[in-house]
Amino acid sequence: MTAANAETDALIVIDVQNDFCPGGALAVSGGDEIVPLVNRLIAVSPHVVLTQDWHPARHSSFASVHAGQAPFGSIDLPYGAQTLWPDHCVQGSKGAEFHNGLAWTKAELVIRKGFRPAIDSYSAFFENDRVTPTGLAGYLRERGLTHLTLVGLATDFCVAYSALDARRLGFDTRVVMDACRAIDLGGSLQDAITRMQQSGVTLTDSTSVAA
Ligand code: VGL
Ligand code: ZN
Repeated sequence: MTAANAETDALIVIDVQNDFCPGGALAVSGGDEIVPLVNRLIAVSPHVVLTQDWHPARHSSFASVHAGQAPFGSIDLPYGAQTLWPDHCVQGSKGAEFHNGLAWTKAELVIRKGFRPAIDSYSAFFENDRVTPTGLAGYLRERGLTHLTLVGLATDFCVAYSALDARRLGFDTRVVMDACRAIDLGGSLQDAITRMQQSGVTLTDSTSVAA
């Protein structure tokens, strides 16, 4: 692995928020375990961007707003199938805050997503309709940040969707797998790994990331 390039390299830290950690509303198993490693990657990365899942109360991805539906089921919304989740990452709530141990102060940008009541947004780049942009691609391009390293929660949802979109948009994209944890809903982790591999996302681990 070559040393980090201060002109082109950015670390994208996906959704390291209380609700995705043990004790949170949509806890990812071992979600908090990645924090020390993410912090080391933040320390050695020339540029850092964070994403923050940021839903209004009664967001359309919450099972609680759909009569007769339970979390982890699926419904059809105008833009396609949408998995239903427990209420999580509500704007301004404790659960939406970054994990206490996350060394977030170095971040140059925090991109919030999922704030439109009618559309969910797993990806840091596009909402789940696949066409509404978050603005992140334009930001990165304007700054010449072409080489992206992704870490965070959850591997098979927000990390994978972000990585797939990053590749589709032409960014050099790698995911540090041991700095991620998965929800793994009905084989979603293996599906995500296969799709990332097929689309040219580099799956790596922290031992091969340059300090
Ligand atoms: C996420 C489900 C719902 C994630 C966010 O960060 O992976 N998953 N909202
Ligand atoms: Zn969410």
